[in-house]
Amino acid sequence: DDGYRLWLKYDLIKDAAKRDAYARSAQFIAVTGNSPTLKAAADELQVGLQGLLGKAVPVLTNAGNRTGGIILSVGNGPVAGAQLRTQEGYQITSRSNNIVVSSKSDAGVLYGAFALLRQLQTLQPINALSLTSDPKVRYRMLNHWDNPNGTIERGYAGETLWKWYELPERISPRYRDYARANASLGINGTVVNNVNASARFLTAEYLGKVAALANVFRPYGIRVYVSIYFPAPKVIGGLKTADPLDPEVRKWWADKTKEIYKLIPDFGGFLVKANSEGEPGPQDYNRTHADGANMLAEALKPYDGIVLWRSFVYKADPKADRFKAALEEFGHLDGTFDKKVIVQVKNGPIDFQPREPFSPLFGKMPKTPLAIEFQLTQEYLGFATHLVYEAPIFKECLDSDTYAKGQGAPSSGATVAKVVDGSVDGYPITAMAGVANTGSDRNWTGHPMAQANWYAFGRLTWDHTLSSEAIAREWIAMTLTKEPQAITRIADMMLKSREIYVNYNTPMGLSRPWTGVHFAPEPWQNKSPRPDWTAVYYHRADSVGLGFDRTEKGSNALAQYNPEVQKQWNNPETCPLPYLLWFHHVPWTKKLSTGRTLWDELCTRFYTGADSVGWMQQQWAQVKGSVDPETYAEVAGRLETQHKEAIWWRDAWVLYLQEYARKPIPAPFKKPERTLDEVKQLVDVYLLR
Ligand code: BDP
Repeated sequence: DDGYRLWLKYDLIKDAAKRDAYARSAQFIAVTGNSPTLKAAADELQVGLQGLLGKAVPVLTNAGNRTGGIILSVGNGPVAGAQLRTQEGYQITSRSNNIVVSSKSDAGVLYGAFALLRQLQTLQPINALSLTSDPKVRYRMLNHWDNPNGTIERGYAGETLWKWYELPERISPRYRDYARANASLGINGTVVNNVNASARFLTAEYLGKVAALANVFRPYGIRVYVSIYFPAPKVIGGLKTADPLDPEVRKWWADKTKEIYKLIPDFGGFLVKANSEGEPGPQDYNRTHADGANMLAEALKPYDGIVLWRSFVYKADPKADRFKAALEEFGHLDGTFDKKVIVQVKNGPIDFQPREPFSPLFGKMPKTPLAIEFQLTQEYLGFATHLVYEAPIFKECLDSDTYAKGQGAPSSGATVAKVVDGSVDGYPITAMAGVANTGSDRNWTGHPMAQANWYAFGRLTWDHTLSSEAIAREWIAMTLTKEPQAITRIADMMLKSREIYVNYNTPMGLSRPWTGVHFAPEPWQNKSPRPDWTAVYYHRADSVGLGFDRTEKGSNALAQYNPEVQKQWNNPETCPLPYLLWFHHVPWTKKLSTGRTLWDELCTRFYTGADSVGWMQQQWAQVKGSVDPETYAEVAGRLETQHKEAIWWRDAWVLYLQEYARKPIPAPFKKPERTLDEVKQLVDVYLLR
């Protein structure tokens, strides 16, 4: 198995009795209507059932009096007890000896078809179905950081999926499979190009290519979006300025948008990175982010499109705490954005670190719809060699209480998820975005287990209340094995993998121990064009202790949170250990709640983290007979690399920090076999310095 089929494998169900039982309920597929989306739903069911049941299932245009089949139906009336809330929601009900998949829209029927297949793929009963499911968020999107030259910024699974030089004439069959995979999760939007955008994507030439992709995605309910280069009116439009308040600039965007909608009538809109990390933006003309976003919203006014404006900004101010930058720049703009604008916020205040507290914007911008942006590609999670199941990262953030609605016991209920899905502030438009981890590798994601991160993100965009464990078990059953013991073992390993990674990489609230490549550990790194691009800026190790003081005595970033949140993190005695060094500079000798000193606790985590990768290897070895041999070997090989690198990262950190802490490695751990200089040399080899 080369992994190409992802979780849509549809291999024959081994249990013949189960197969027969399913087959009795799936003797035909009836679909009235012939829209491309309904056809896609019927095709998927037909292919899926053929594979799972080992027999051909006919597609009929009308069930007539027949029973024992699957009926796909689009309509307004409720078919089950509960009413659907959204256009895209679906119901699956057993009625008069048929299974009826219904929705108010064709796309909803497609989602229902995938959900029904999932029932079979995970061996659930299908004889008394009564499922009602609505997406909790309206725009469920992947963001591709793909460049016109084929490379992917922070991509570790090959080149871009989009063959820009072949489009629009040649349509790779892979585009459709990409759309199927996304639709199976409920993802309904894709931004095709990098946020560090090339203006080229707005030329007629490239829009034609994007339109060709849109044509393939459309039947699967997926709309395309483009990241824009803010000065495009100058670069490709020949104007003298890109000032968002300049009438000519506004006209240029309006005309460009019109041109786009002619080619792509269901175009989704624009994603914008502006005045961030060197990208130009409205501030170049003394205008605000809102001025820029609202100009684009005006251009989109005649159409059903939106602006996703990113809040990932931080100025090169040596005295500033980068943690605070986004709220400082966006907080006062709350209420000034056009109603077509969503501000897209990274989950944490810094930058997709293995663990971050939630971004303080959530809970502080009641008048601005906020999208949450997660990163699926493992830029800070060991690229495509380390096994890190990300659902716990997403869930930890989504389930955090922002206390936007004041006090509550034990929680206010205003979680990040409920801010994002609009239930806290009644946002009219809601969105979740994931920076894609896909590429041209045959198995899409490089690491076979990284497919689970795409899967988990997609499932959570539809329903953020699903648990990490439920999603893992579902994915394993569809992708790796149906053997219950093996499922439990693999799920256990996946669920622990993030904490294991954090332990050997950045325990207890450390962050960003690297330079531009974001892979090799370099906590000693202190040279860069900007202080906040060094490692020492983040960990602040000195002879007294370790960590970034963000209390009143320090940068006071904590003041950006609501008082109840501050209370949890303000006091170093009670701040949960996973967040400790995010907010406090803690003495090496300080006794922690674990009974160990800071130094001993750090060592314990670095060592057990690295050792635990050995445990993952053992877990994986135990499922050898239960998974496909090719996949087994792929994962086993990568785990071996991960183990080696985890020890390397542990050594880098403890040897470096030891220079400040001046304490021995506590028993029972053995001191690293290499010196700090040797580790540094190894990093130079990796980074080709
Ligand atoms: C950082 C990446 C950089 C991205 C940036 C962003 O290192 O490549 O351009 O995020 O999100 O994490 O804009």
